[in-house]
Amino acid sequence: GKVRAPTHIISTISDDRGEEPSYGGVPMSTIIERGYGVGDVISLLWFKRSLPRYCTQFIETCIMLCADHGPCVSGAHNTIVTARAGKDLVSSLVSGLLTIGPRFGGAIDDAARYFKDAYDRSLTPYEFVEGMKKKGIRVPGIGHRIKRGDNRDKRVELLQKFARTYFPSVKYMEYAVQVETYTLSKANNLVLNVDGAIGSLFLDLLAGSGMFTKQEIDEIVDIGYLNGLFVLARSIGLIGHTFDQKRLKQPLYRHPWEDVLYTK
Ligand code: Q5B
Repeated sequence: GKVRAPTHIISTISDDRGEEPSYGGVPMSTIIERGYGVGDVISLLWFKRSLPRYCTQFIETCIMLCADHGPCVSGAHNTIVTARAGKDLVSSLVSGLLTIGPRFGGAIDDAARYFKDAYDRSLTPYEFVEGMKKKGIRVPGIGHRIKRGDNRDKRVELLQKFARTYFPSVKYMEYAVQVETYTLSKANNLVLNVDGAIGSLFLDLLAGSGMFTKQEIDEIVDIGYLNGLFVLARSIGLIGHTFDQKRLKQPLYRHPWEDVLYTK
């Protein structure tokens, strides 16, 4: 009989053989004919299934709201400095992307992990937050450099409004809000931030849409898909900052001496 040589790569998300490429088994022409958007393409390539419209709209909303947050944040700053050093688009982009991590933009997966664990174990916000403090871990998804209890993050409010209108259940998000109420009673900067809002709301999307088994949800949270949303979104802004600096013909950046504390 036929003998199949062992393959070196296994791939399950896309196929470019045949007449037209396909994403998650859906041919490109179908994607165009059905008027699919970026949220549908992400659903097919990341989650390997077509998701209901409100889910793809939520994904697109996350991407639009996280596309940029001005020139002063870590990622944009790095990208601007790199572009001004005369580097190319990809170098400028990745130097910004490399700042995404546990403090900046990359707290979505950990927020989902910790909020899920705490909610599923029925911990009160007090037990959750104080338990984290005992372990010396900052609560991912809580806290912001410029946002405050009396100056909330509009992006968080918009995401919450969307989910309260369209999601069947927002139990994880409501839990995150209860955690925020507790942390705000400790300090005014400990707001639910955009990472925490996306992390908790994505748990609601996964659990409430009926499109994922419990095992699949655990795998998504365990592998850590959700920081991908911020990485993808912020790439849009970082590319914009690169073009901006080049357009403005900005010179090499050098940090001013006056802004450094030289000390022994
Ligand atoms: N404390 C975000 O810190 C920041 C605490 C906490 C318990 C916490 C901090 C943090 C978790 C990671 C997270 C996503 C580093 C943020 C984003 C995207 C962005 C960015 C932009 C965009 C800010 C002062 C006191 C200390 C701390 C305590 C702070 N956070 N305690 N749990 N989570 N959060 N990151 O202001 O007693 O004085 O020692 O790590 O979710 O990245 O716009 O900039 O779109 O680009 O530097 O929005 O919250 O505060 O470090 O001076 O702390 O609060 O222990 O207590 P700060 P610190 P104490 S969204």
